[in-house]
Amino acid sequence: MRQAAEVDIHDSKLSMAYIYIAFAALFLGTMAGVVQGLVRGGLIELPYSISYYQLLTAHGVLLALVLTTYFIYGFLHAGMSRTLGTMTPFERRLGWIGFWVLTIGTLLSFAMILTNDASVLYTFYAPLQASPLYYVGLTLFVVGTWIGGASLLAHYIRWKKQNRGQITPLFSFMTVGTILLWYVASIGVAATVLLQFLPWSLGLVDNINILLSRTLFWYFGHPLVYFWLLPAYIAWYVCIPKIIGGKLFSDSLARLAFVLFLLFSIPVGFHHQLMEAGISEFWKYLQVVLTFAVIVPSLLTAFSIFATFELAGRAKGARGAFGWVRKLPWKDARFFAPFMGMLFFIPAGTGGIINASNQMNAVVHNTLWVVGHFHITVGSTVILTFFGIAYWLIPVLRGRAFTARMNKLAMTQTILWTIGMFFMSGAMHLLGLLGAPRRTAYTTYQDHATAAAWFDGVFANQVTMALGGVILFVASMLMIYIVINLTFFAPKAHTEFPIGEVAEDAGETPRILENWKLWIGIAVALILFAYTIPLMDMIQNAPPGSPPFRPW
Ligand code: HEM
Ligand SMILES: [Cu+2]
Repeated sequence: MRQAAEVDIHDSKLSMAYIYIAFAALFLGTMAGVVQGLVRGGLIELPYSISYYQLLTAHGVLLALVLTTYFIYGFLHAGMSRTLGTMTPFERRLGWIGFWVLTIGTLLSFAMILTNDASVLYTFYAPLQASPLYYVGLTLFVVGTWIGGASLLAHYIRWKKQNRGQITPLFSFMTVGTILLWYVASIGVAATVLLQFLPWSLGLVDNINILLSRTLFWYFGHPLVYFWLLPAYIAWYVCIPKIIGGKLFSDSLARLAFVLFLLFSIPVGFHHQLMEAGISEFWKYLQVVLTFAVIVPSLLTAFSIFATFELAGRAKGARGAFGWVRKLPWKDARFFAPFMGMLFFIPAGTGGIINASNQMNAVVHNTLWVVGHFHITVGSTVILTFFGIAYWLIPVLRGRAFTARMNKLAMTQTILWTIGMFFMSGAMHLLGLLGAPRRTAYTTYQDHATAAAWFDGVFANQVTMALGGVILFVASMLMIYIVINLTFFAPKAHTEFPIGEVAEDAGETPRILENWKLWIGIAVALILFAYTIPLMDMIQNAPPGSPPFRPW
């Protein structure tokens, strides 16, 4: 007898629509990445008058914005359907409208990048100016995510009404936390695009307040990284315990961590602007203190996950202090890929503390170090976890099996990604310390000795960086092959959506953790505290704005 699908067939289609685009973005984006690496290493030159910045814009937008956002929505929609039940036609329609608005925006912005009318990099800093259509595309992108988010929230609200007094399943609780974080954060980018960039690019105003635009961008830009990370944490907290045959250590601790992420990931954007004139030390200092508060939920997460691993190992009869390590399913890529992602987070988190520290930021600011940093955070921790999710999620949604052969390939893909990233990001970190700037094509700076040193080292060498990029590219194409197999060719089968249970002695979950009004209230209070005075200052004492520049 065929078992009922884990995710309703109609809901599956919506999730898969997101996932197709996510992996199309991986394909194109990593292609751009390897070419950039080869250019920087002086190994090739760009053909057909493609500019380095055009390529770099495509790479950043496709991977940091398109891949992540699409994968996250595909994953969250599927998990909500699995844990709260099938969506109503209204909720599903909202999901599809969100998908299409997002997709029209993506295609419009991407078209502008292709025609070289938007080579402003994915951070689109003023005074670089793109075509107005690029900003229209970005606006649709954000509005699309809002509509998709509304679909998820409507689902949650209905479930709550129908299940009064019950604790929301952890997956759904975390989804709501992620979407609320996204709503509060994306107001910043919507504000700068609608109120500043669009009128300026349309010629309605001549000048733009650069400092204000950057501040609104980073008000959004830092929580953006938590929008990427939280879905990965959902997989760690909810799905991995089931995959390793264990139980979640503590439900309350998991929820508490998410609440703390919501509070401490927004009022901290100034740590990206430590080198920026026009913001006084006091406000930078305050936001750096709040930045460091995020270490608390990060360590809670690390503790909770490893406690889950240990409990699982001991339940399988492991003894001694570390006997449980051997009981983990090392040959299962659904575990191994996210686990490598977790390992990457150890140096990545350490690097983050360095970046956020004023004095050390002065050393690494705008160097390749930063590029190394976000390739091991989003490019490894998050992406390897997403790959690990894809290995079971696509089979669930397509009613297929993750075969032993695909698992083997997935193990190889994880190992290649890890090796490639080790060389590429490792070299980037070291080159950054040697002063190599980010966002520059191949150059010897008139044969300057400092620049020559970036081609001298064994490890700290732009050629090593490029070779790491080639390995990564091979890993990426392997991933695409696996995704195509799981989508269209793997044998039909029932695959389980892994949802972990909580350990019996974990204790009651306090209801206050789900008091979203309270948490949003505190988050808004913290934001107002950290931003009101500096923002007023930027507007009232604004220097003359800047006309547009188009240096490409
Ligand atoms: C095959 C895999 C990849 C390769 C070879 C690669 C390579 C590179 C290189 C060489 C740079 C530019 C350095 C510079 O001139 O500043 C870069 C920038 C960047 N990469 Fe990757 N990357 C890969 C995967 C990823 C992934 C998976 C993500 C995110 C999910 C990502 C996000 C970014 C971002 C956001 C930038 C910065 C763009 C900018 O400065 O505007 N990359 N990458
Ligand atoms: Cu940040």
